Amino acid sequence: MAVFTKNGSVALIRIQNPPMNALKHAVRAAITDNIKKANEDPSVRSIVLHGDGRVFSAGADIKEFQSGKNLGEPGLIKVIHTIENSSKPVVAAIHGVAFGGGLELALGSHYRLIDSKARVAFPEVNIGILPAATGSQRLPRVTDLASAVEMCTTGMPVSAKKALEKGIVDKVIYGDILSEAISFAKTVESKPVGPRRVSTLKVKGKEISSAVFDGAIGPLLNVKALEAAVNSDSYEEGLEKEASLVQALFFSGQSRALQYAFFSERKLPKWETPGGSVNYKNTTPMALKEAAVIGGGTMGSGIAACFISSGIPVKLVEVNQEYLDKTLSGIRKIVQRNVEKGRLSQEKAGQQLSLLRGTLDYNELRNVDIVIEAVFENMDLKKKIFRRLDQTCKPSAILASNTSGLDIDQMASVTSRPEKVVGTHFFSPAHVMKLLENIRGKWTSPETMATVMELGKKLQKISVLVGNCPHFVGNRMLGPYVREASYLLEEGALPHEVDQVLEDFGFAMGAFKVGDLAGNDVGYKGRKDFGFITREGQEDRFRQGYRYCPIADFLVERGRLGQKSGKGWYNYGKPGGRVPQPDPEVEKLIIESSEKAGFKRRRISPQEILERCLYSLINEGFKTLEENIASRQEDIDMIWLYGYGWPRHTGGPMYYAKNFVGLDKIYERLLYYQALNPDVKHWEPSNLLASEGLKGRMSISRL
Ligand code: T1G
Repeated sequence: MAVFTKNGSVALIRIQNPPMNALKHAVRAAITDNIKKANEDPSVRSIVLHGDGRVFSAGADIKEFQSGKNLGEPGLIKVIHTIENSSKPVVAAIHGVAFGGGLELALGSHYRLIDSKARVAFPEVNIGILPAATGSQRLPRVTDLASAVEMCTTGMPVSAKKALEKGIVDKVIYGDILSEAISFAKTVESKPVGPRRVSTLKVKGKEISSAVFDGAIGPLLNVKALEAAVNSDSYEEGLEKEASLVQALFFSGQSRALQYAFFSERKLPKWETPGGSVNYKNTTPMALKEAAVIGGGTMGSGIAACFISSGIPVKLVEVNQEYLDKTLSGIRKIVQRNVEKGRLSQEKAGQQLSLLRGTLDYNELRNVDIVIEAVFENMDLKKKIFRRLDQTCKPSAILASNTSGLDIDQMASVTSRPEKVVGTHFFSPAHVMKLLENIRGKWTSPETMATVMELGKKLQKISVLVGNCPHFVGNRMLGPYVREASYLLEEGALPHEVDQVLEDFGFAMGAFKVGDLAGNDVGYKGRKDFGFITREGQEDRFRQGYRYCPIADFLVERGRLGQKSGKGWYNYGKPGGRVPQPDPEVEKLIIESSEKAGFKRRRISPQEILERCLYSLINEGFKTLEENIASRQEDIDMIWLYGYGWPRHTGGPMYYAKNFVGLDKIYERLLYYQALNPDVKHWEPSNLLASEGLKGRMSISRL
């Protein structure tokens, strides 16, 4: 866990807990023991603290927080005080990262040297806590308050050079960090450690603190902990406040949910099919040296931009020169914007664009390894394209579709290589959105699955593998959410009231604002294809046996397409406007159509709005698990965090259902809404949710 060796008069303590040297109990105990040992050994005059492997330390072991085990002494605070109280100077030799508790260890040391490529950070805020092993009290003693606030409230890493400028470290090392640290330790052996103890230093910038704190908008309790450093009479008093603040956070549901999100995200590369028979371990991806994209609309352009920014050459196919020119110039703009924003050098931009080739000729696709079809959602057109690709591309090439909900198997069925056909559902705009939902059809081979999962990694996406069913996982769950939002309008709510509740819950935008942003015509087109749009004389409330709310159709028919036309569910002032204002015209339309459909409008409580939108979505999520469409709960939650802006601090819909609401309660409410709305199929409870909900109820009644 930590190894003790000697180099002349220097004791070397190397933390050993790969891959990230998380500071679990055994590590903490070993560091403390070794510091004591070094202090007792008369031949030792200084100590170097280092991490074996890739990093110094990524901080406390988050798994211990989750399990609640091994949290006993020595706690990190005790370890840090043991280091600081050492009578022999301790030099922290930082490489890779010193994050969270790792940085706190370094701040407990008397000197800090850092490898030029290493980074330091207090990322605790990302998991809903604060640097509570003395970090919030030490950081403002070595750096200015504004920097401390920024680090603690954003969690952003700071480079070695910046860390030196900010006073967090003493020296940047360009050579071998360990040998330089040993040499350095020898030079400070006879210097007194007292003045080097960070806890004895004064907090920097006390006089301007109110200005800094007033301007700080980051997570509140991180700011409060820094305020405690400024306002306490002693380091010890500040520590007590730090401890009470973190207690409040620690046991909040939010912190646990954020930790769950951290680990869920890291579970995704370890993908598996339901039951686990095909997985990341027993499959090998094909090499992807060259790709092609069919169709240069918004999606196709974004996907092509993803390929070139990851260094994969891509051919983009369009139907005529005019569209092709437009598409290529659109992709150039995407790359150029990255240069303007300082994310890319002009030279790298040039290199990326040299990987892009536009063509009108399918014959140019003979040698590509993967083709992603991104034309509009029409099965006949897609089948035509898949036939053509099957005839043109080499037999080993993967044929993928970027459909957001159509049947992958139908596309596969027109090819001679159904095992090479797969869905790769990007989210719009594809070069920005992190999510990639990969869809396995019934014939998709394990190698093809592995290849598209590996593709996601190469494109730096969060990729999830799901099964084939209408709308897959994300959009399938979105269906009931959007439908409930529109039923609520018919029954008495207004768009801004529904949106407000969803935004208060934590979505960046409510369902109607999202509709306006995406364009209400998109859904309209789909509904028209499925024969849902109102025809003369048709009864308004039902389509093909299901409750149907036609208000969105009326909007589109009045030219209210959303932001792009200046009006949609809201009024935006002008086409392309972004500031939504509730519109009396829409209100009138809603009231008229609900009266026409025979609804008696009523006041709907925020609780009902939330339950109906979220519980219907959650129920659908359980159905995807039960039907073996989604493999694991975490897959669903990450789809919602990264594809639909579900608030991270609640973990995702499945986690939220289990840990914030309780499945017994959700099951009960599903039954309630089902009884009220027997004509609404999405209230039929999932069997899985029902059985888990009942189990929950039984265990509660036993208590
Ligand atoms: N605890 C437990 N496991 C951790 C871990 C940690 N702190 N950090 C990483 N891992 C695991 C991770 O789950 C994965 O496991 C493997 O290590 C590789 O990680 C008291 C309260 C450092 C930037 O929040 O940000 O200190 O999936 O895939 O992309 O104030 O890991 O292989 O089984 O992420 O190279 C604060 C969290 C803790 C840092 C490296 N520290 N870690 O990224 O590898 S709270 C953090 C990271 C604290 C004190 C407080 C990243 C990384 P598996 P990886 P990477």
